[in-house]
Amino acid sequence: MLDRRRVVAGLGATALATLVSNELRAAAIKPDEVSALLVIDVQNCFLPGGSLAVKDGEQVVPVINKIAKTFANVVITQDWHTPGHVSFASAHSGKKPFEAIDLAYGKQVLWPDHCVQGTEGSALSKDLAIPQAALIIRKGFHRDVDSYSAFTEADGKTTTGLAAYLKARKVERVFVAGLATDFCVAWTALDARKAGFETYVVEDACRGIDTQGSLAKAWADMAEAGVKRIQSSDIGSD
Ligand code: VGL
Ligand code: ZN
Repeated sequence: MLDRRRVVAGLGATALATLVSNELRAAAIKPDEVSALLVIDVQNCFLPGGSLAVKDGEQVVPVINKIAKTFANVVITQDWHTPGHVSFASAHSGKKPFEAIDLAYGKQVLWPDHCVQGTEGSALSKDLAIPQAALIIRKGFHRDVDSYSAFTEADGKTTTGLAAYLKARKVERVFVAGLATDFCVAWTALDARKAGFETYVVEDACRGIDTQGSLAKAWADMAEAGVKRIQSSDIGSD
């Protein structure tokens, strides 16, 4: 048996550099026809000046535009609430944004009013440039049920149809990017795992809200579920 360390030690500098760069290239992830990019909630309400602005949220846009070029399959989501939605603090007397309440389906964090159907705040960022995106899926449009996830509403049973759509298109692995890491991105990634997809979250293509430890918990839950945490530089087309 060859001792790999001894072999490496015996290589000249150029050969060693080639070996290392080949190993790095082998590590690059190449989106193929069974891969889909899910672009989560890059909407005005979550961007600077929006009612639920995510810190540095605008910084995801160029990163997403860049990686999206390497995907044939792209799905975009929009948080799409009714006026007076159950997730709005304003719908509950005496409650303030970022407090939580118990609803029939579980704990619900309350938010400022955001992403009301058809408003300017609910529109996708005008700087997103993903012309090949084939599907825009809207979620959270039932007044009494929230939906962070692009797959299943917060009642844990009402489907958006996304898993069936992706499976009908023969997609096996999904890459998740957008806003916010600790809510809609994380819940989407966790549900993608539950639906049997190999799942990647592209960390630098996401930003989090981070309220009451939510960001650390989201990463821990995703790691536990087998979600792979990658950077946009891990994705390459060659
Ligand atoms: C989101 C809070 C409320 C998100 C949506 O897109 O992560 N967060 N609604
Ligand atoms: Zn929402």
